[in-house]
Amino acid sequence: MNMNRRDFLKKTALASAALCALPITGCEQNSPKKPNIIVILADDLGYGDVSCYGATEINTPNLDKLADNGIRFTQGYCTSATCTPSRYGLLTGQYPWKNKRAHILPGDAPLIMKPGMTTIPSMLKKGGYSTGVVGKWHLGMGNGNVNWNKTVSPGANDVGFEYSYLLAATQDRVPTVILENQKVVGLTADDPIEVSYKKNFQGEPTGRDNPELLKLHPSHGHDMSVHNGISRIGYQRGGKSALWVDENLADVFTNKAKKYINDHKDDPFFLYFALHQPHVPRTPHARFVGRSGMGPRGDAIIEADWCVGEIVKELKKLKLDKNTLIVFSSDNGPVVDDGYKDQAVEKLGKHTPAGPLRGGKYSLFDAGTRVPFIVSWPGTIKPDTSDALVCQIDLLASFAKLTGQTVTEGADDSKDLLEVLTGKSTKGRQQLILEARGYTCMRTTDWYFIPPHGGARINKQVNIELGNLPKNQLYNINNDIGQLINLAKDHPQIVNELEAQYKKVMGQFYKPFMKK
Ligand code: NG6
Ligand code: CA
Repeated sequence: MNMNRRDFLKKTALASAALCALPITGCEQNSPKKPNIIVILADDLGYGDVSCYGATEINTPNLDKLADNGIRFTQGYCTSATCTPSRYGLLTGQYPWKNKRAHILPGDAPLIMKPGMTTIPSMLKKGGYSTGVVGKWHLGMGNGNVNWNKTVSPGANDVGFEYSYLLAATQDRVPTVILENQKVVGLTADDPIEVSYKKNFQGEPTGRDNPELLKLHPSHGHDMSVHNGISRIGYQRGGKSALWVDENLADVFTNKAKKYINDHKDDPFFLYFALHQPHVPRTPHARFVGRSGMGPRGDAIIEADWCVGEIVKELKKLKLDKNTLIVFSSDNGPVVDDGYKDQAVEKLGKHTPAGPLRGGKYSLFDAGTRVPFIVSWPGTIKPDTSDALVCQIDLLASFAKLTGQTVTEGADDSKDLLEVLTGKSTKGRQQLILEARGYTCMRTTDWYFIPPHGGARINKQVNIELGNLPKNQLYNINNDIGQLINLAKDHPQIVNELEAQYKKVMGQFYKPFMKK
């Protein structure tokens, strides 16, 4: 019989777990089965968007419960203030600014990860895990010249995931279809799908020319191909039977995630469940509409909270909850109007998506990258709140430690923080580089240092301060969480020290003054 290395590892892992369950001398007592690992990543969810992080105007009971039973990190970060680079950092354990293609990608962009490179799933696969991804991808697919009617390769399945069920880029970008193991689901041969980011297909309506077709109108951008009454970024034609129904995406993805868990309940598995909420277009299912009183953005957050609750419920049902570590976080900070007239601004009321933090999505200020960050593992992790500095980039090395592996090459920026993530230590990172639209800055345990940058200070379309100034900025982040007082002039010595550290970490990527 042919048994590949993974099957072999999986079988030996299971066999040894089974053996250790028996009272045989020589086996460590209670030697646990390898825990399942689930990373649930929201899209554009802010630090202040959930009730366990202080939101008073919105209720997220499932996330609150997860935090109550786990560790709620108050200084948990993603690596970047936008999606593609942030997800790249999470999955590869490498700073995204080291990859010049790690910027917001169009829906037809090629895969920006090298097939076979070290990633969380490829590392866990080596450790005998089954690996799957469900939800939003946005790391490119194919080789740049994609025929969406064939297998789109390379893709998620070439960078460690044995199973993938994905929206290619974002909900507001074409193609508006789902790919299962790199093949569009539901296509029929008589109606192929075509995608272009250069020009429209002749005779096809657009949001710009045919506003009468729209149920959701753009506020900026998003005026190209129309599908389901919503105009998107990019053009597409055909593939009618495969086009998704936006309002059903939460159910479709959550059911797939649950199915993945069921299918792999006897394996150790890794599931990356990448939620599409509350990114635009915000299209909560009818049963969530009106629930927040805040319009679609708030309703989409409540829907995302429901998705998390469904996963936890499924784990309990299968009695896997005590053997599953869940990390919940967000890919970048919040934005209110991100391109559609969905009443997010008008109905915001007293809600503050960034909580006490300055900036938001796209920003070098703290709200760009400081996000909700919860780790739960019932029975193993003691519920707590931790102020340790942690980052999604550290999950790779920490999961490697958890599964008894040493990190193989590439993931050099990932630090093993397993002790911190499981509450045994409060000693997190000493320093972290953060990125926003190609600009970088540095967070240390005490300081937030933004070197001089050119470029716009505010993104007027979304009304968010970007954090760029042509001079040094230094904030005492623990005393001044809102980054209101620039102390650079008062502490030139600290600026010098931080600048030297920043230069050292940036290495060849350091630029004295970034302009764009
Ligand atoms: C921007 C889009 C925004 C969003 C973002 C990506 C416009 C005007 N704005 O370019 O709506 O799609 O890209 O968001 O097109 S992210 O969370 O995936 O990074
Ligand atoms: Ca995002």
